[in-house]
Amino acid sequence: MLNVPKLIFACILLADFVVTNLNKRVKAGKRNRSFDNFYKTGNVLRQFTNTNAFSCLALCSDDIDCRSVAYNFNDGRCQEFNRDFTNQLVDGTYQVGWRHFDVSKGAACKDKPPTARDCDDVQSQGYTCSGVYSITLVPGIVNVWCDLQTAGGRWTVFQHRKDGSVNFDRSWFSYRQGFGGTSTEGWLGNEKLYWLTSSRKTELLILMEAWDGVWKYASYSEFYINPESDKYRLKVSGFSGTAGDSLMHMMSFTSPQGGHPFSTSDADNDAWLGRCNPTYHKGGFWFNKCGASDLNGHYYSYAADFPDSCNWYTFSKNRQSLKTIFMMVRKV
Ligand SMILES: [Ca+2]
Repeated sequence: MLNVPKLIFACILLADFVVTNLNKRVKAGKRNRSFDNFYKTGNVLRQFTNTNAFSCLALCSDDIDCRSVAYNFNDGRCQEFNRDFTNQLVDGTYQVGWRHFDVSKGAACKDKPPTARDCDDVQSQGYTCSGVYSITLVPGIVNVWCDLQTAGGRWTVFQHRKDGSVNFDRSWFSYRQGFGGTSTEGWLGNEKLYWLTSSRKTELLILMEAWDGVWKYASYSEFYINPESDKYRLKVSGFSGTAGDSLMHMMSFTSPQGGHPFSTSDADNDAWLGRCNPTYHKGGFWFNKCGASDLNGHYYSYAADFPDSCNWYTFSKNRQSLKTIFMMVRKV
């Protein structure tokens, strides 16, 4: 017969079993919606060098046997594969610098740009190739990079860092208008980001790679910015992800809803008595006092632990300069 101590012990075992299996199910669920759809070896049809991501996808589109590509953002290598990778994601199987894209055939890569308000519209019209598309915003027609693969696609990329080739320490006007390119590093522009996020309810995804090749992500179920009259004030909530919440916890500890205006080197709208840029940080961002993330900070070509680097504090609990960054939005 069970006495009381044995009964308590049995209950502990049962609780441990339930918790362990719940954890396994949670992990399995996360794996299924993984953002880490990256390169996996095998079945290379052709390899090219000195390409950009868009031409890599275009080369695959022209090859009848090509179903997907792996593109290396570090050195411009492009590899074609004869099979899809979408349903063959393997967590933890990453190779530094590589990203993988499926390329559907048929209506996949049309020549004429669609009429679209964002990359969600692009994908809804049958386009499945990630690449540069023209979208129409109130300020006019602009070219954006559409990520139509990661976590279901439909993402409009508005910031990208990869090699330090573009200077991000710029004026308010420059951040307002945007700078850089769609296939290189760049910032789409606060005015366009405002129209992009104000016309539809949008979510935010940030993909980040450290210099040791580890990718992490931060996702926010709600994200928008206010108009310039309110200094492009940040509104963000609903964090999930592997990189930790460096927008909510560190930028906005005075406001649980987020809500700090944008600051640049020539526009001090931060909550600190001095100026976050240039005292601690570089680039334009929604600084508070001053914050634990600055994805537009200075790009160091190594894991430099400096406050002015392009960093996300909760990634590794320091100011380590990141190697690759994508910031993107999509309609919820
Ligand atoms: Ca200040």
